[in-house]
Amino acid sequence: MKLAIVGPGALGCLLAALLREAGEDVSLVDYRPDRVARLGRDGIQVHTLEGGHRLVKVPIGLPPEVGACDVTIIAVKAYQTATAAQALPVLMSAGGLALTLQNGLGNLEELARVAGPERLLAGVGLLGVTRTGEGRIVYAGQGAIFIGVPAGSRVSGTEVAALAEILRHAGLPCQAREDIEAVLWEKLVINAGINPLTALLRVPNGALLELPPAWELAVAAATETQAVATAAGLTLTGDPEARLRQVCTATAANRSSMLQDVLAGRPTEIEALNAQVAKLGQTLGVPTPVNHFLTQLVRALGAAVALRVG
Ligand code: KPL
Repeated sequence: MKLAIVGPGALGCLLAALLREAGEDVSLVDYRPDRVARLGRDGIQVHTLEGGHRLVKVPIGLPPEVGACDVTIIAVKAYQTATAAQALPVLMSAGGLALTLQNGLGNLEELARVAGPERLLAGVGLLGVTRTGEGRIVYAGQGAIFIGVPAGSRVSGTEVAALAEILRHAGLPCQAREDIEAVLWEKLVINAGINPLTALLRVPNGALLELPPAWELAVAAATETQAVATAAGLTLTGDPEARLRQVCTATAANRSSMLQDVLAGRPTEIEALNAQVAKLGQTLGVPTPVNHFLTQLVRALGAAVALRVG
């Protein structure tokens, strides 16, 4: 099976490296020729928290160089989805499928606008992985990956099971889930709590457990998100605080993806996370003051850089 991973960020590099080490026919896909040349030459460095490190050479190319694949995994930031979607007609073979493992709401819809919904899969990765440089990652926490068939898709259960098996064989604990929409929201509950607060305070995920005022806000944002999901007709299992605690503990040393974006001076995914929760909350009549507040603070954080003193 030929696999493509779109986006050489933290998650993309981790997936590509582990799949390659497991002997899969996998390529990374990027849209920047200069980065393609460097990563092709230098490979991917995977570091562990215990101090171990290894170099994995993964084929990488622009979409036309990689060509048609059986499985295309989208691992770009939510604000890059529209651009990544343009590559799908080149990357998806006839009968091929595409899986989004991105944070936030709206990614599936963006991909479906170009590729149609029939061959799309949705998923979430609760993996603690930090990008410390181009092609350089620290794998800080081994959480699960859940994948499933979203509304409108015709991908079969057998195909989902086969893909889950490939990911598991590469050392990624992957489970197929029937209720993937609820799973996406369960991930959103986590991201809405962890990502803005770790980015604003510049702390790793585990530090939220040690900072009671921050923890209170994280739990409030997560609880509001769960209330919006419930109002939208979804059944999320478990308590938001318990879920947040479990992920903060499992990925304690990890820098959230939003913190990594802030530190690198990149845009953040706030518009696909807390901003979406606040917007949908308003539509459904569910109060979301904490999500709105965190959205505004993270928006201001980006804009404030140019105005800072000292
Ligand atoms: O998804 C994540 C992210 O950083 O975006 C978590 C699970 C919070 C891990 O850091």
